[in-house]
Parts: sequence; C-alpha cells; structure tokens
Amino acid sequence: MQQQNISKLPSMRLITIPISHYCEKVRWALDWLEIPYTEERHVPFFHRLATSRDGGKSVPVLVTQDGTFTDSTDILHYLDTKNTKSKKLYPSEPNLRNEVNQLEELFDTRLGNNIRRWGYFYRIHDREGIRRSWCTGTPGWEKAGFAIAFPVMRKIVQRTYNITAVSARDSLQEIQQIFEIVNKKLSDARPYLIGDNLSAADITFAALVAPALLPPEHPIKPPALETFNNQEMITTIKELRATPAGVYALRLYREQR
Ligand SMILES: N[C@@H](CCC(=O)N[C@@H](CS)C(=O)NCC(=O)O)C(=O)O
Repeated sequence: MQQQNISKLPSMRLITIPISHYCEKVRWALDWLEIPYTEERHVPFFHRLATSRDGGKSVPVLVTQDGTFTDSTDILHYLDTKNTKSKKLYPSEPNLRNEVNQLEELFDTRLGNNIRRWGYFYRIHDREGIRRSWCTGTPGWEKAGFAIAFPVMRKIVQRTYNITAVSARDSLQEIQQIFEIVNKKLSDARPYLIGDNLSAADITFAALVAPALLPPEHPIKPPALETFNNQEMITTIKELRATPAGVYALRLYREQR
C-alpha cells in the first residue's frame, strides 16, 4: 500500500470514554506511531450521542478521511497502513503477523471484558474515583449530567456488565489464566510478546490490563494503591503486578508509553 505523508493529513478524531481500556489501546497506538489526532472525550452514556453521529455505538471510534472505524482492532490495522515511520504494529512476516493477530484477539475477547467486570466490582461505589475516570476532559454539560445521574448510571453499568461478587471472582480466574499464557511466553526472557519489536499484541495486553495494574504513566492518572480501602482488591493488584506478565506490562508503560 502506498504510504502518505501523515503530517499533511487532516487530523483524525478519536471519540473516547476517558478511562476505557479499549480507547487507551488506540490512543497508545496513535501516540506510538506519532499520528496526529484530536481526542474527543465523553462521559459514559453521553458517548452514544457522539458515536451514533458517526455510525458507531461503543468507543473507541476513529473518524478519518478514509472513513469511520468502530472497533479497536480495525482501528489499529488501519493505522498501520498510515504511518510513514519504520514502526509497525503488525509484523510483515506472515507467521509473526498471524501470532500477533491471535494474541490481540485473545486479549480483546477474554481479557478486556473480565478486567472491566473485576475492576468495576471493587470501584463502582467510589463516586469520586469514578467521576475522575469518566469525566476527565469531557464537556461541562456531560459532567453536570454525571453529577445528577450517577446513581442511575451505576445501576445500569452493574446490570449491563453483570457485576456481582460471583462474576467478579470468575472474571479474576479468567484474568489469571490469560496472565499464565503471557507468563509462559515471557519465560524465555524475550523483550516483547512476538518478534523483536513492540507490536499490537504488546499494546493490547498492556492497555487492557491497566485497570488492574494502575501504571502511573497512564494518561488518566490512576490513584495510588494506598488510597484504596478494599484489602482484597489491593492484594490482587499486588499479586498481578508481581507476575512476569504484570512486570512486563508495567515496563511497557514506563518505557514505551
Ligand atoms: N470490541 C470493541 C470493544 C469496545 C468496548 O467494549 N467499549 C466499551 C468501553 S470499554 C463501551 O463503549 N461501552 C459502552 C457501549 O457499548 O456503548 C473494541 O475493541 O473496540
């Protein structure tokens, strides 16, 4: 595919919910590829007004001169055709590319949902924490809407994502299984999951686990662990951080974000 000079392209628009880990995956890819974009942040529920205007539902949505992309993986594939630098999100070598695709799919389908369910189970009652996670950088009228409607929003989130003590425990088991897969891959001391360079697989893993590791470099600055009062959650975060997969995701945030 012919590459274009990205500095001459009109800026892309990225529609997000600030704390969404799928949005963070795309934001990180854009930043890493040094592609200019404008982020438009929305409070959950209000985001639908923005995404539906461009034919989407969930976030992230990327609006470009080539069309609108409504899924994080589609967005990363599109971005990979756009960059003029030597960086690639997907390796050209077919076997490596295949492996990256498979891992990204695994993380998207089995990790993202479970991290969200597990995280909300512990944090959805922390109104101030949720306000920062959902409202940072959003329009004033949406912030005002949050202030009024949060109790109702919380109930809908709990119902939509089936957030209960039992589902949170099941989700943690799924998360631990994915961590095991990543631990095994990293056991030969490789610097990245696939090949010699950062790829979509690395960005997807680190971005999707961020809500359970709270890396300080995250653009929506996470609270310090000591400020939480749920001991069970603190213990799990410490355990996940100490695994090879956790150490690796935190390193990616430190060195590549
Ligand atoms: N498969 C989608 C998942 C995106 C997703 O789950 N987004 C959530 C936020 S983390 C969302 O927008 N939820 C609200 C909605 O569906 O309207 C992707 O990779 O982009």
